[in-house]
Amino acid sequence: MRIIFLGPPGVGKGTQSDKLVEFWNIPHISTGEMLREAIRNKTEFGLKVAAQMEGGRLAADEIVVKMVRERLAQADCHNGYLLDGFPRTLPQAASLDLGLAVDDEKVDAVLNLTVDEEELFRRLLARAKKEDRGDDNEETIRNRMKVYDDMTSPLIAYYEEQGVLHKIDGIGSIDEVFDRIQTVLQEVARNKA
Ligand code: B4P
Repeated sequence: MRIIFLGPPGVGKGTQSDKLVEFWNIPHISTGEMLREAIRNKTEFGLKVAAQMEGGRLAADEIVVKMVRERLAQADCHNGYLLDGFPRTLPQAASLDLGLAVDDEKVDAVLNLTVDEEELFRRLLARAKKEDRGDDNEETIRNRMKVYDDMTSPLIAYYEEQGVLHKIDGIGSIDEVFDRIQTVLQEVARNKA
């Protein structure tokens, strides 16, 4: 299964991804996590993306696309993967489709997780207290929401047109949300078989 997780910052993509990859036995590819690791390691690459992501902005498309392309070429991705937070722009989505088309492949499901803005703020501010994430303060969160609306939300129509988009209500307990996602993915898997 090739699955994409779409949704605004803090909607719970990372949380649900951890459970999904265990069930479906596929690698979890979180571009946010990969970028944060590079920043933590203070590599040349990390310093470059840290500057780009300042204030809640996105890392540059060409950098993220190259990083994901290299990761997807690894052997553990041959039978599928869960892309968490990628693509985040139309050019990123187009480049992913191009890469897949070379091998006559397609994305199986795009999960569009949704919760209202008030709940997103509540979750991200709560996460800020638990984890040391520099992008979880109120001003940066506001910017990240705007970046999502401007740059990422057009992907909803893009994948709707491809017939692979599934809207999932992200309100409820982590297990309730997981069950909703699983209902959708089991159906996708049945149709694929
Ligand atoms: P990401 O790492 O993708 O993170 P996120 O969108 O902020 O969070 P996520 O939706 O995964 O929420 P989580 O499960 O943690 O991106 C970070 C940054 O990296 C971006 O802003 C961007 O700068 C850069 N970046 C990443 N990908 C990029 C790309 N493709 N191109 C360019 N730049 C890119 O959940 C949030 C909180 O809610 C947690 O504390 C969790 O415990 C809680 N929670 C989860 N589910 C809940 C539930 N059901 N009920 C209550 N709380 C819940």
